[in-house]
Amino acid sequence: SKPAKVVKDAVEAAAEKLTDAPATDVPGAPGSAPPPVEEPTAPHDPLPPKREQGAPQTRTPTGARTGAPTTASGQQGAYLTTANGARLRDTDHSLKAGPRGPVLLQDHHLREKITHFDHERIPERVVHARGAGAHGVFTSYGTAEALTMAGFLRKGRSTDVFVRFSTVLGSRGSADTVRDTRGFATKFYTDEGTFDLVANNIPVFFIQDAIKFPDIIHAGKPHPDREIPQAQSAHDTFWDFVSLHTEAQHHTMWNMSDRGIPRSYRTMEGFGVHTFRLVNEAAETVLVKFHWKPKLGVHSLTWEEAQLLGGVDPDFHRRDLYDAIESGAYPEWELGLQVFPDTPEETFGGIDLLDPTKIVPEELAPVQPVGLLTLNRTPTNFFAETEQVAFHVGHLPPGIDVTNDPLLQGRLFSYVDTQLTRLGGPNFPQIPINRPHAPVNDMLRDGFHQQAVHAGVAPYRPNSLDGGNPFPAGDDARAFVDVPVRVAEAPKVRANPVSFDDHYSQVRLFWLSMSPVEKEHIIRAYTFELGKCYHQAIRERQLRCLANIDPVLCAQVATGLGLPAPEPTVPLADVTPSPALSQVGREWPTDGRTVGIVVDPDGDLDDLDEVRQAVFAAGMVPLLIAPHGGMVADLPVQRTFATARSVEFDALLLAGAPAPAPDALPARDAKAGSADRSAVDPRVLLLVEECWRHAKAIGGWGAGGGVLRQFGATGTPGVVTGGSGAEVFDGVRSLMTAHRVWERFPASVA
Ligand code: HDE
Repeated sequence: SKPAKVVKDAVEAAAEKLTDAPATDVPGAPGSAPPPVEEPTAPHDPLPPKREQGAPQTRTPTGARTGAPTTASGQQGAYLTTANGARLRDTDHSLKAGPRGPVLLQDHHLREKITHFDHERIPERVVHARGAGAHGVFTSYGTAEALTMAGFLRKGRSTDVFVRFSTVLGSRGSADTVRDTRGFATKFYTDEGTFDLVANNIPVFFIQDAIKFPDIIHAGKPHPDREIPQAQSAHDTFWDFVSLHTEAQHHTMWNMSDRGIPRSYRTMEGFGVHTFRLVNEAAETVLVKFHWKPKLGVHSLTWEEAQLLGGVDPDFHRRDLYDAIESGAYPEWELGLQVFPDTPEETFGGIDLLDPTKIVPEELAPVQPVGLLTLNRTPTNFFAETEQVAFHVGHLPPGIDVTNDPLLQGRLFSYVDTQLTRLGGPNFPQIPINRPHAPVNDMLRDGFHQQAVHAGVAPYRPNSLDGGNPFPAGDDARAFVDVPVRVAEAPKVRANPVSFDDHYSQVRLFWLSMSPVEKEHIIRAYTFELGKCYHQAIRERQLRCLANIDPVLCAQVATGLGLPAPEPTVPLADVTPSPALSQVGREWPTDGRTVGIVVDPDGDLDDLDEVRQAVFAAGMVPLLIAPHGGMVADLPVQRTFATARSVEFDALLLAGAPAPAPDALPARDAKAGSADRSAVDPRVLLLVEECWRHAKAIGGWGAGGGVLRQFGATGTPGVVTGGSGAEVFDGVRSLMTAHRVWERFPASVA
């Protein structure tokens, strides 16, 4: 957690900026209008680079430091030039034969400008197209030293990283909060070569063999005829696939659970999914699964919030990540390992470690922390960094090796292959964000977009002309180790091991590990998604799968769909729940959470600044919500009733009972003569109603407490009234450590 002072200073600075923008969204608002901004008329110095901002150009294509200035290209001088550096007199008019004449083909500036623009877009990723990235640092605890020779896991080592979070199914411009798996891909720029941990926020996958990847993605993506629905699994082809491929049921239930709609990228776990193999200097090996554990805990949205955000703020997760880092509330995760003996069977506790549809419960193999990831810098340029970053599961440093998981084996081919089209050729490792921080001395030559000027005449081995260089490195030079795993003598077959046939036991384990409210969410998610399918045969088939997982789950979803609940076709698995899978029931830090404070400029504002300071001191972000922009009680207003929606706040405080502003629509029951309700701006009542429905902590003092009484909220769980503003906030803050007031959310199953 960060010193509240850093957060406070940064938020106050940001608040200053914010106050300029929406201040005028209410015509004639009495807020103090900022003075008009002077238009620039003469060349002036470029804007300074952002705080602590180093562009990725600080490495050459061979990984060496360039010592280049932090902004190596783009908008850095006073005068506009061509791409070749000639200064330009005019970029607003094409060269014509007279003011009314045709445009001349000789206008090289016009052609350069338009041609470059015509080619600005590159293909989006075939999956994980929408993402958000951040730079950071990974610091090792040294606890994995005995297991692996990987230098970046030695005690105290710090390694630069770039992380890209993503959704899977949607296009680049789709919404952040859709129900989907999230990508969590980390590039560790280690000094022994780049390590890419290309992970997801769900520890299992839909399929067991990479050859099925095009099938599952074709089924999940929009229908080929109308290209709808966008970024959704709630459609026939998806459910057709998962009900026909019962190995997909485990991953699907994770998607239907709260994990499918994270509150923030900052509150997601990450999982390497596959089992990897570590090797140490003594050539001893262990099998491991990688885990990222967020310091803020694992938290999710409610489904209604996720849907509202799709319209109100489709960039919610991207904005949240950016705002948190810019305000100094740096997101942190611990990297952890589950460690298993490397036996010939490659199983642990009867679980096949090569089956990517299986987890190993943490109660059986605890996650051992090995280092800390801190994201502390936002990208300078989205395209250059977040869009062009290229991950590959085969980017491995000495000490980390792959296993025979057939899904991982296929990925080892796919990740390089896909960049050839997406990034236009084989030299994508030379793109600044992809440049290793280790020295590169390869014999790869030429190709599209070659950046390096390779010296020497003999890029082949052995040679006598370049002094015999480069030489292969041996054990003493810390070369990559391909662990000499014995390959079983077996016939060539297109087949899975028999253990891969168990498709239901771990789905049941997950279901039984959920708290009642989490089970309720899962039931509602299945009912919603299947309710959006048109084909009854698909719904019925999926119900038959649910019957094999749990009869209560199946019956509830069947009732929602208005269909009979089928009987199981396999015996229900006898499994022990894993409490670690539940997100509910613990307390977490609340750093970087957002607290909305509704103020009435005409009411009692005495406690306001004290509460605002208390929110800052708790490491959270207070946002004042008022009828108009500008200032209230000498404090900047960040949201007006027109721009605020409940979904961006983690908790709501009412410091007053503002009367309807001139731009408010009449309250729903104003006509029915409810004098009390129509006395408060209806948008404030909507904020309260939504926060209440979404199980968020709510507090009010003075007239604000009165609003909650009128609303009938006082006395319900998670609603704090009575006492001073500071006392009310204190109550709200402690409720927020549990993320939500789940007691308020109905649960129909135990
Ligand atoms: Fe990926 N996946 N994947 N995937 N994946 C891609 O690579 C693929 C799988 C994951 O932010 C693509 O550069 C196959 C599992 C992430 O840039 C592509 C299979 C896991 C990202 C590809 C899988 C992932 C990708 C598309 C089945 C979690 C985004 C663009 C065998 C452990 C990386 C690209 C980023 C992206 C192939 C399954 C995670 C096509 C064939 C399992 C986080 O290469």
